[in-house]
This record gives sequence, structure tokens and C-alpha cells, in this order.
Amino acid sequence: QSVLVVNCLLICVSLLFSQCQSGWREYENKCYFFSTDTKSWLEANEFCLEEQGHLASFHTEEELSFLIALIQQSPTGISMWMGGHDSMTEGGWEWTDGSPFRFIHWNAGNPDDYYGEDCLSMLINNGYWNDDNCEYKRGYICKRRGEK
Ligand SMILES: [Ca+2]
Ligand SMILES: [Ca+2]
Repeated sequence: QSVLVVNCLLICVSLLFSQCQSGWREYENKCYFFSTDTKSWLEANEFCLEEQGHLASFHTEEELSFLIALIQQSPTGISMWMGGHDSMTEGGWEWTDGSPFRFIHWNAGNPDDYYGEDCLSMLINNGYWNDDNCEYKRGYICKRRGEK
């Protein structure tokens, strides 16, 4: 019984101090939502905007590792959309949240702009990035600011 009480305390306290709404995971004052429901990049982008966020941007190895670890807990075999695109200028990658595109984690041989690929997806098995066909249906990751 005391184990139950301790477990509840841990969960209740973490809920009390969580910056993120339910279903979102917190990391360093940011909230992340990942969906294995598939959408095109534009549809996924719209979904994240409706949630007051953006498709996720990544800026450090640690931030990316946090997400890769989460995703690999529920292996789906699908790629996930992120907020990077080079649809304005070919090769001029930018994040939809306006943050600087400095940290990169490209998979070998990418970006290759294969038949005009302009949207950034993460390969689920290794977390490396691919420039991908924006029309494809992928899972997606949203990111938003914490609330406190
Ligand atoms: Ca491109
Ligand atoms: Ca590619």
C-alpha cells in the first residue's frame, strides 16, 4: 500500500509541476507531441499550429536524443515530420518556428532533393534526417513552449 502512495505522490507532484498539457512530453521547458497518425507535411504543420505550436525544430544532440528515445519506446516503423523545409530556396533550410537552422543530423547521402524533396523527416530507426517528399503521409512531432 505504501508503494501505491509513493507512486501516486510521484505522479501527482509531476502533474502539478508539469508545464505541458496531457499527451505532451516535457523537455527543458518545451512540450513535445508525437503522433503516429499520418498526415502530409502541410497537414501536420496545420495541426501543430492549431495546438499553438509548430512542427518540431531541433537544436542540440540532447534534445534530439530525448525525442528519439521516446519514439523508440513505441516502434512504428514510420518516419516523422519535423519543421524543417527548403521550399523557399532550394538548399536554404529553415525551421517553421523561425529558429536558426544550425544543428543538423542528416542521414548519409541527404539532403539529395530527390525529385524535389523539400520537407524534413526523421527516420524512425536511427533518428537521422531525410529531405522527403512533402506529400507523403508521415507521423509528426509538434513542439510548443511550456505554460509556466
Ligand atoms: Ca529541396
Ligand atoms: Ca532525401
